[in-house]
Amino acid sequence: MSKKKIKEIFIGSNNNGKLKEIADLLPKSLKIYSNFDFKIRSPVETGTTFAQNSLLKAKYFSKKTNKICMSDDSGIEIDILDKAPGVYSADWSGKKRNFNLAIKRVYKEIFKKDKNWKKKKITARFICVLTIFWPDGKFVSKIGKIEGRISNIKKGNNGFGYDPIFIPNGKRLTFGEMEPYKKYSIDHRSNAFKKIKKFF
Ligand code: ITT
Repeated sequence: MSKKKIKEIFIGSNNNGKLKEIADLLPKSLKIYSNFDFKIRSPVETGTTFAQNSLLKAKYFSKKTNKICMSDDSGIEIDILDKAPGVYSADWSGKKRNFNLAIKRVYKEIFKKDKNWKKKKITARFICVLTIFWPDGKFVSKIGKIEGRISNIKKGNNGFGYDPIFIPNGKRLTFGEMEPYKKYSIDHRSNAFKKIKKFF
């Protein structure tokens, strides 16, 4: 892996919520390319872990663009659902990426496990693996996590995906209710980013 600081990067993601959050974490002096500059379809995510899928995506986008690329594979693990949806978090939103649908499914699956779940603490965590892949084949991957619980109602319009139902430990608001900078100060993505920020 190059010791030289990265000056430009392609963010390999077709999820606009993620793209915005990653761009917000990166230094302002960095030249950022994304699917808004050249549209590249995402690869099929054949991995069974966040680490495998994160590497698979970063490598794929680097091969396509011949640029240094960063990818994010992330998701939510809900303990009572044996850590589902996990790496399949995006799939639960269907082909149209409808997160109302995904959240309905979460509530339905939790209810199937425990009819009284609303009175209990349903523990969960967000996980993110960020990978930087260089065109010479070197790469670095780092994981970040945030522990919390599932809110028994959907709250807030900020963020994306499962943000309206996730309450981080020690807070009362869901990620969907928090100001973006508050979410970034503690979330899984920024925890992973802290471990690779020396490359920028
Ligand atoms: P790319 O692969 O193109 O980046 P994707 O949406 O398919 O986009 P993933 O396979 O990594 O990405 O799926 C992760 C899903 O987990 C994502 O669609 C979100 O619904 C959810 N997720 C990850 N981080 C999240 C966050 O910070 N807030 C809310 N939901 C999040």
